[in-house]
Amino acid sequence: MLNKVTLIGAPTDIGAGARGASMGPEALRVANIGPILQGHGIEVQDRGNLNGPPNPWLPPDQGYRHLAEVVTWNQLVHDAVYTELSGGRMPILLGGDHCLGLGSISAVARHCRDAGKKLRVLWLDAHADFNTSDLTPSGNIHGMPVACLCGYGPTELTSIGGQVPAISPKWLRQIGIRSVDAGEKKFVHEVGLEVYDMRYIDEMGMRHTMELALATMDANTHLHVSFDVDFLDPDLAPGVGTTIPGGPTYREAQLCMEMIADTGRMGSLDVMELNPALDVRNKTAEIAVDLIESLFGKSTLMRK
Ligand code: HAR
Ligand code: MN
Ligand code: MN
Ligand code: MN
Repeated sequence: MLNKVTLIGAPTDIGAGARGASMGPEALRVANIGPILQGHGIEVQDRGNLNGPPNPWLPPDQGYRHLAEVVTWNQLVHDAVYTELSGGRMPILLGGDHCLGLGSISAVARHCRDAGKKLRVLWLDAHADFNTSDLTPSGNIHGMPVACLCGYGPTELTSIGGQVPAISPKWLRQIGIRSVDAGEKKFVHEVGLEVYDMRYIDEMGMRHTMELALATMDANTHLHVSFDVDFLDPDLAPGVGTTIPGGPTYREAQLCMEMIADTGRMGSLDVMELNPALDVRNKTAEIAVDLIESLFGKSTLMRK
């Protein structure tokens, strides 16, 4: 795993249905994300925040809210993430709402094409984020990034990384899913996404889930982790715009992160949807940082 990390703040809620994720990057900094990672021997550079268009807070237009602004933000994210990967560093995107996973992962896919690497994407989320303008109940583009990455969406979004589709659905594993809209669900099945929903985790356990989700990686694999903080149970992590009950517990989430760390293959990370306006004394940010530490190999005494 790369030991040079760059933090990239993307302070926007342009794709969300509630305001406040724009304050996510600063809340993660206040929770000491930089110094804590440094404490694990990682060289951390914080390149500050991207500066994109403000949120006009308008209703959806032809199935999309704020499409033009979402495109601009994603282009900024793409360029920043691609620059860090090209320089041999691991980008950590501090969101911001999850529509920006599109720019981030489009850049990672481009980097993998340059470097001849195999890509795997872990999508940790309560939601499948696989809506299109026809399927969406809300028009909020944070419900659409996975579909856009797979080539289903407006060209301005699907083509941000220079190739459509940016990724094959076969490269993706979704974990923790428990809220999928009716039309979205049909589409997830049609495309054949590999989904480990909460029912699966309940029945099989997080260990078996992660063994399967992390299988088929090799020494040439770049692993991207897109961590939507609403993946976590809302008791643990109330500071998100779209809480869904019945998520992973603290220990389940820790095990998930620890098993990702054990692969040694994580090359990029998104931390998305944290909404400080809905949080309680920054506790969701602190839990997110605690889990990120585990992604970088913090472990208990049992394993070195
Ligand atoms: N599925 C719903 C919609 O598309 C809610 C999506 C909420 N998405 C996020 N990101 N919070 O996962 O409107
Ligand atoms: Mn690389
Ligand atoms: Mn999401
Ligand atoms: Mn979500």
